[in-house]
Amino acid sequence: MFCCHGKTKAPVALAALAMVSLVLSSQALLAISMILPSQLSVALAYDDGTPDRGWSGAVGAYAAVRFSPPLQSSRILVVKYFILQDLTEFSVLILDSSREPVYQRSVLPTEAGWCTLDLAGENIVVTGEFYVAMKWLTERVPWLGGDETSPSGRSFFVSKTGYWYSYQEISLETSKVDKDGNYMIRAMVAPRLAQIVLQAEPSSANIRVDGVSYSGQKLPAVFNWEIGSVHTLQVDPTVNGTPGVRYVFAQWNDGSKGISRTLTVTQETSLTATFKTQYQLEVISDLGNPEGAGWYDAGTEATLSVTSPVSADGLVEMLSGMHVFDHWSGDCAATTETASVIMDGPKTVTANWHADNTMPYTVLAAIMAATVVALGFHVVRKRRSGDTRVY
Ligand SMILES: [Ca+2]
Repeated sequence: MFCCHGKTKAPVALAALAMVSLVLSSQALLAISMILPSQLSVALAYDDGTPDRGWSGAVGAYAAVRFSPPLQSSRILVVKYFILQDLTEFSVLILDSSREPVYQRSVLPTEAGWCTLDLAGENIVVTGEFYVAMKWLTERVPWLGGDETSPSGRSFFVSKTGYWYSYQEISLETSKVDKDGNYMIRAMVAPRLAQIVLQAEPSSANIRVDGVSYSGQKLPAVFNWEIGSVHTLQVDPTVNGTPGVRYVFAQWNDGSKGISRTLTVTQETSLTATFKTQYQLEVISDLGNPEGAGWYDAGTEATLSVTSPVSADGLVEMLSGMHVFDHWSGDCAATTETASVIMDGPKTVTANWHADNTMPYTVLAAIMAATVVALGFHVVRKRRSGDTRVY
């Protein structure tokens, strides 16, 4: 339990709670969530730097400050305690946002004032908010500064039985003064970063990362993102390459098939958007209902065809001749109406036709024969009609 500064014995339970008289300071240091970009570290302080009261407690009790770093996940670099007096051993206690202890270590301050402890090597990682506490190992000492100039509602006294009182509650309990304040504990944290490498295969594709496009020379794109941060990744469903070549989004290498997706950073990650290559097949023919033109996955077999012979409608067209498929040229040399090509690149095939004159000759012969017959019939009729002429 807390006790009044200077007392030698702590009365039982809450009756033991008390305060020390004010300690005035001419220098007020206010540093609230000051971001130091060069080190990517964040200093967290809620007190004004000048103690207005001193606090101490029973063995096992502790005074805690709740820190709210502007980070998803933090590594604690430094903690600082303002020690008023009585340089005795105490425990640095760090608790997570659920108030579960995550770190404890005893330290011995060497002088009064700010006692700075470098914890960078300890790899203390917290998610979201956390608490830093002074836990008393020795009855009622050392004395921790309390700032009441800039109360923030972040300071708690925790009894040795584990009950959490606000600074205000404990102040009322101990001194009958309803006053909020800050235990003078500060921290410095660093964001936990993870390297994210984004790549596209082929790199001519485009990845939009949080709305900014990366392609070609800008890929792979490397980011040092804060763990826990969320980012949006988008790709184009289809990317045009050189003529006759295009790339169709297939999937990310982690299995995601989303053209638009979010990425929550948890660890070092390499993500590649893979596109499949497609080649265009052109089938050129004015006749015979050519089929098979279009886009094909690289390496697949494309089937192309025309219908032959082409029968024309009408006498004039018939007389001009039938068209019969002859062979393919270009990227296919087949002589069959239905053929296939392996799509290992853009392909153009042309259907070649030859004229079949059998039909016009037949038609012509038929017409001529019919004409002859008709003329003959006419002559016969004429003669017959002559026979019946009446004179
Ligand atoms: Ca103050």
